Amino acid sequence: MRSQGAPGVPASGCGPGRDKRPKQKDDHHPSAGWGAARSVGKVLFSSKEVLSGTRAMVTMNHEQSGFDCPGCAWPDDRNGLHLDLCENGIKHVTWEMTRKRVDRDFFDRHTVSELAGWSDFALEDQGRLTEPMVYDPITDKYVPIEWDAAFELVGSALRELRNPNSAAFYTSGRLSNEATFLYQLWAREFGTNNLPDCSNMCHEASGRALQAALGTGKGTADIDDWDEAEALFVMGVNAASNAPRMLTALAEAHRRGAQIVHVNPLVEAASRRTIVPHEFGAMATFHATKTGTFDVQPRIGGDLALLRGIAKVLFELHPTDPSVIDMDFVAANTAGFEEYRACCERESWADIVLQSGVDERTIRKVADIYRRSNKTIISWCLGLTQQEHGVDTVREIVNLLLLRGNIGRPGTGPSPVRGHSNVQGNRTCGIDHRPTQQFLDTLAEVCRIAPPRAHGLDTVGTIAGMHDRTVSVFVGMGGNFALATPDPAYTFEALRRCALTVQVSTKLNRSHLVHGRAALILPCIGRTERDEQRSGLQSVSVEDAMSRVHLSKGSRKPPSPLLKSEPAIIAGLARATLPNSDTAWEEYVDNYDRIRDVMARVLPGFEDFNLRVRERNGFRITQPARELNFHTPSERAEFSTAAMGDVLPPTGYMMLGTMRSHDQWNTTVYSDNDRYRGVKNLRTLVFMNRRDMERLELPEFAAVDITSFAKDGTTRHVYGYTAVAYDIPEGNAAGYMPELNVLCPIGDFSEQSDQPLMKHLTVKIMASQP
Ligand SMILES: Nc1nc2c(c(=O)[nH]1)N[C@H]1C(S)=C(S)[C@@H](COP(=O)(O)OP(=O)(O)OC[C@H]3O[C@@H](n4cnc5c(=O)[nH]c(N)nc54)[C@H](O)[C@@H]3O)O[C@H]1N2
Ligand SMILES: Nc1nc2c(c(=O)[nH]1)N[C@H]1C(S)=C(S)[C@@H](COP(=O)(O)OP(=O)(O)OC[C@H]3O[C@@H](n4cnc5c(=O)[nH]c(N)nc54)[C@H](O)[C@@H]3O)O[C@H]1N2
Ligand SMILES: [Mo]
Repeated sequence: MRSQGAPGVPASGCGPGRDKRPKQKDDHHPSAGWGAARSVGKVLFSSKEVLSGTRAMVTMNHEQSGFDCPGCAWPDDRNGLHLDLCENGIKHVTWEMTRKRVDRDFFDRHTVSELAGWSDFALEDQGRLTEPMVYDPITDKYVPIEWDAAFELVGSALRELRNPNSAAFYTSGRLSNEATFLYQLWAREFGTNNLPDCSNMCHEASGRALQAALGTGKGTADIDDWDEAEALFVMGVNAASNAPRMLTALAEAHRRGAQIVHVNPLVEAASRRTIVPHEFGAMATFHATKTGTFDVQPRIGGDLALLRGIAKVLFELHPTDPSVIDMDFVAANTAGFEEYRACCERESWADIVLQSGVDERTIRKVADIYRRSNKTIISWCLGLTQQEHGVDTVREIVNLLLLRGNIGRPGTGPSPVRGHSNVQGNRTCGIDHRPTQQFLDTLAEVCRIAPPRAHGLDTVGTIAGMHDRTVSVFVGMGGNFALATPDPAYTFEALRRCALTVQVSTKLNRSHLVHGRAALILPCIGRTERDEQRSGLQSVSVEDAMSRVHLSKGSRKPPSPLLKSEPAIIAGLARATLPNSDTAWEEYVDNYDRIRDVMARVLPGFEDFNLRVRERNGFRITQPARELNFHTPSERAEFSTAAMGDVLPPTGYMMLGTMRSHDQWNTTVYSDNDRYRGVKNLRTLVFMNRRDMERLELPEFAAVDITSFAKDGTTRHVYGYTAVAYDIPEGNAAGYMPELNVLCPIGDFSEQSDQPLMKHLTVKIMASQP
């Protein structure tokens, strides 16, 4: 059954779902500052962590001595001012530090079938996992298991597989660089490139586009460039909630007179103003700084057409004003300029306006801002990537930047806003289902293994593989695969068809309850906690969204003596899988410096890793594209000429995007509120334009049912949602993940990136039928 809830019944969300009346008010409070401080206070209080929470806030993101905030991948403050805290980072850290525990008594009291009826909030709210557990089908309960027995269970299941490609190894973007390296080594020494990861659902499109255009999978702008840019474009990101420390950069940019253009179908809080959290004077006087100068509201999926329109204006102006295009840069560094010019000139304004959903005058205004700026950064997140044309759209960003030489100069560059705190580091350190032959060659030589050469499965491919039983062992290194992926009806069935599912986790979640015939929960220590190994206290490293690598060291006592670190768990699993392996698994875990020594030899840019990572603030991985050295087939930055494509919903349908609320971290939901959007006590909502609501005769807070229409003609439903009027273009709607994943069809992924179309669902919304 592809539906959630039942007709006539209000839907229940993943949050606490306390019986309070939903409210929406126009929220005029600036983001961050005191609102955030109050909200943090509540979180600290409710997790009874006021004292240690406050202490943690002060050690977070300290260079050298602190731990890296697991909240997001925005770079740390580097100016010696260690109070660049954000509300959501603190919530995230406190979530890990809870005093509540899920122990063997807990599992003894509840069957898995019973727990499956609990809300996702209730599951995680039980606290930290304390020891390894194995599923017992006779009692339908998880029961304790010794670590060695758990390792052997996984090892023997893997050894029994006739084909190593019948196993898949998922990574959630928290995993440290060191653990990541060991993890991919285990998978590849075992014999598969089946390394799906969460970035298959977030920035796969960005990586592919940047690689094709510039020969680097990452953004080239650094945080110092953010401090110098004259214009900043912020596209498809809810920064105030999901990358809150960006607000500080935006406020500073506004003060120095930079233009800040927000491109988003929804006008989000970050486009307004903020109280900069570490400016105590400003906090005391409630003084807010602006964080935006111009808002553009394209239709969902309309960004490619908008960007093309801006380029078209530049080409129109160029004959009379040669300064709008940097021909010297273009001639020296790029390929495909004439084709791109022809492509932009061919495009009609009518199509551009129709496909972008933005009128010509506004596009000309944005083009004017762009052409007046001598240094421009364009940043983006999921609003652009979780789309059919995600790769083309990111390439269009690069096209536009190239026209004015906005790459490789201070204050310029593409700047994707990455998600999980180390999702970028995961890819750098080898989590890639399509590794390059060059990487595999080096890995083979340095680690003396024979890695498989064929491409492996990504997230969607892994789900399909489990469903058709070609994949039968699933290992989840962090994350919440069952809930984060599209189409739970299909994905749950896929996971249940596995012979074995293994979840390395910190807290109880849905993925423990949707499991294979055999199932393990392997609990690990978190970022904030002491990682003691034979040679002493260990640090791990992470890479932020701007390619800076630095150390992270936890200081808290782990919540249970029976927990292991992620590197130790991986090494234990690897040794059990590969008893005759020549890899020094045990020695690696004794001292993580040894892992870093090998990484230094395998990974380009990691030379002298152990030395450089201990420097103040770590180091930035060298990036040839930043030096205008493009590792593309033409050895130049390459323009692209993608067709704009049709992003409009068919007549009579609407386009719906799924997104996060302010009070959630992916599948972890802290409360049912979404402060900056003014919503309280409600997650099962759909934001709609008021005129659409009138057309459908829906009063404010009307109960609605939503049906999504997949490419293959199948439908999926949610019932009993609540329509909430919002400033969003007509014909567009938005609501929260992971609840709305029910509507995401497993077969609907981008042909360009294989990313599920989580922000581009064709739907019908109608009044609930009783
Ligand atoms: N507090 C907190 N921080 C987080 C996370 C979290 O859950 N909570 N998650 C982390 C992760 S893994 C990631 S990947 C990032 C995600 O960060 P975001 O990308 O901000 O995540 P979403 O909430 O999905 O919001 C997407 C934004 O895109 C807009 N959008 C939707 N469709 C379109 C479109 O067609 N065009 C444009 N221009 N915009 C569009 C939406 O209105 C919304 O503002 O945040 C990371 N940081
Ligand atoms: N519809 C829709 N779906 C989406 C998205 C969307 O925008 N719309 N966004 C997608 C995106 S961008 C992403 S990144 C994915 C997120 O996908 P995931 O990364 O798989 O999910 P999370 O919710 O971040 O994972 C939370 C779990 O991680 C575990 N955990 C926390 N800290 C640690 C740790 O230190 N170590 C280990 N081993 N485990 C830990 C806890 O057990 C917790 O329950 O969701 C995707 N799903
Ligand atoms: Mo993400």
